[in-house]
Amino acid sequence: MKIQKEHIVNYNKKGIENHNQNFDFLANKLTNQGNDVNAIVSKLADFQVAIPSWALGAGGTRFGRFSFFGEPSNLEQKIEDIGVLHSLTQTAGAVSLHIPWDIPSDYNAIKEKANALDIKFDAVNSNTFQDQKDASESYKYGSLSNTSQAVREQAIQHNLDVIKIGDKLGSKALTVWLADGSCFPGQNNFQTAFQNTQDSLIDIYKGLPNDWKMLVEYKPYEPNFYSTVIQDWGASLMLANGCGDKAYTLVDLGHHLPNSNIEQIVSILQLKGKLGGFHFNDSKYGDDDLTVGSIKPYALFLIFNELVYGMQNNPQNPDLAWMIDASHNVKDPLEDLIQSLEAIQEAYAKALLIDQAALKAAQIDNDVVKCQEILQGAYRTDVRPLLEKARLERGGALSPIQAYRALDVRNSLIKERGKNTVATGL
Ligand code: AOS
Ligand code: ZN
Ligand code: ZN
Repeated sequence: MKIQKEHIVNYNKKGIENHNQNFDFLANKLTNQGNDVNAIVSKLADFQVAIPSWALGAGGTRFGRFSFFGEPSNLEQKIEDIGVLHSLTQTAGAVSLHIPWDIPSDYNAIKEKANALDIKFDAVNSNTFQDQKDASESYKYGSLSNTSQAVREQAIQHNLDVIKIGDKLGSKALTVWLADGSCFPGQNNFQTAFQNTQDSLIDIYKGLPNDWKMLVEYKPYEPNFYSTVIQDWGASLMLANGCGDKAYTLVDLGHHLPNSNIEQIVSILQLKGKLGGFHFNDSKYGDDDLTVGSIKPYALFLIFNELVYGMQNNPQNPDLAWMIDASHNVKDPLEDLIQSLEAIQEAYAKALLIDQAALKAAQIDNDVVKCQEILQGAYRTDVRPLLEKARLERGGALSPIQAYRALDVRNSLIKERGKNTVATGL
């Protein structure tokens, strides 16, 4: 299914007057406060977030999975779904493929389809946490960290194959997330597991094209419940540094122990020029992969404050690979992703409103109250008219979620694909 531009234009007619009033009111207020509203709107319009190829169907837990009707059953259909998201939101202009779940059968056809929908190929993700059908070695006791050289070699080769696949599509980054770790004390020798991982990553790094990045994701637990080899940003950074300049740390919001100060982690990594990628989601207990901004929107805003500061002040840090990493267990995946994209844009817009010069002055004066007032003044602003404007300028929908429903997208997908299709993924 492809959403026609004129359908969006027609849908927008209903709300345009209301939008204009709200936008003018807000733009006036922000301009009087010294903001460059046009610059903010164009930054929002430029901000694109990759959609993972595995997040377009229903997610599940180890207790069960409840299918969602009309799920995409192949890569073409997944790209079409991202096309739907992108035409409504104008924010989902990239896909992040998971290999081997989404190996293209016809590279040219996939590239053409993505190109026609204005979708780029962002980081490619390897998978050494599941055994593959014809594989000779098993990852039950780890992959890049395994005590067996044969297992490590198979996992290294898989990552090299993923790079080759990504290269054919125009991707420029490999994301490595390892499930490696142990479930019981004594099961692993920590030092051996870490050293094996470092050596394996170096072998993968050697196969990285010059203009590529390697993104090393960390996670404190799950699926292993006693120890994880790359448990935190420190371990990830050590491994990235051990590989070289093209290796970076990737922060996934759900991969921290409760109450971790993620904004501080993000900030220091940027200072060191080592933040390469970012996975958005939200959580209450662990790696819950809930809709971005649904549980801790203020924390997301504080993280964006640091990201904006870094984007403005840390030229040593590269552009980031942004991706939503969520699981949709009870919601329509496309609606969930639309809500996530909106929450990301909202946090970004609020962070862009922070008066950095005033904040710096208040910090130097140790005016703690003023510092808080500046941050919360930005946070309390209803920035949604700015988001609407950014979408409108690119032909997106005033309200993507309402347009999605008004255009009856899910029913059209069910008509096209049937009820019982299943998307590959977790
Ligand atoms: C796993 O918890 C990580 O968040 C990964 O980034 C990702 O969800 C996984 O690679 C998907 O298969
Ligand atoms: Zn992730
Ligand atoms: Zn995760």
